[in-house]
Amino acid sequence: MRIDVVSLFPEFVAQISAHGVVGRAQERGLVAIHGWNPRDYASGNYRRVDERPFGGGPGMVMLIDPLRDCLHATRAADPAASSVVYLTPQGAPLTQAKVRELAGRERLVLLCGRYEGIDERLVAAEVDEELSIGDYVLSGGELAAAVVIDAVARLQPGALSDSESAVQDSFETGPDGLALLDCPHFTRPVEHTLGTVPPVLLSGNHAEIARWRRQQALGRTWLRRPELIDRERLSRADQALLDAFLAESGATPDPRNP
Ligand code: 6GU
Repeated sequence: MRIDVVSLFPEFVAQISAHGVVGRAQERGLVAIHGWNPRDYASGNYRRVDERPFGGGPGMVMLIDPLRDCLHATRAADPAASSVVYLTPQGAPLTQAKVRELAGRERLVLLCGRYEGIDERLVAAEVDEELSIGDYVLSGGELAAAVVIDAVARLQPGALSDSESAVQDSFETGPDGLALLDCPHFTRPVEHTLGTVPPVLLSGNHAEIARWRRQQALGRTWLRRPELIDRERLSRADQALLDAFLAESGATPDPRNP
């Protein structure tokens, strides 16, 4: 998969993506990341890439032409068709379902805005999709682009080692494409002043361990992210696990109607 990043700080995104799973995915040739700087396509001595907004107000707006020329150069660098994704807080929320969809594409162009935004005519003419990584404000799209790259790269076949790949159970995914929150994890030592490891994890009984983890995942998801679970659609076995979890924890049975 090829990912082009159009940004005033392309090396920033490249830096973040040089480590860990994404770095290894690049080394293995599973993902190729290319940075592009619209300033290289700006004209004049000052190589302006932004201007004050019409109508007044704070901040600067990115100019059409440097961005457009940069995007066209990006497109021309590879024959594969690419969708242009603009990272902006005005975009649709990024979900794991969307990540899976993006991960299946051959090529992606990530457009990072800075300042107050990008001239809307450029967005209308060149952008296929607008995505946001959450309801908070970042000063630019670069960190969001790095988030997209990480989420997409780790889904490329061969990117994760066996020990890293989470066991995907067949549970139907929730509305945002996430199945359930993960269960808690423990490692050595068994006894610590901060507490003891749950005995079931030391039992060697794999069926019991799987049951406990499933129960923890259900319980945590229900308590922390109730919107991810449609209780009516849980299997009988999962309902029983969740009921037992809630009875044991003394938590309110429905966080939506406490
Ligand atoms: Cl994609 N960009 C910016 N600037 N802020 C954000 C965002 C994106 N997603 C959440 N906040």
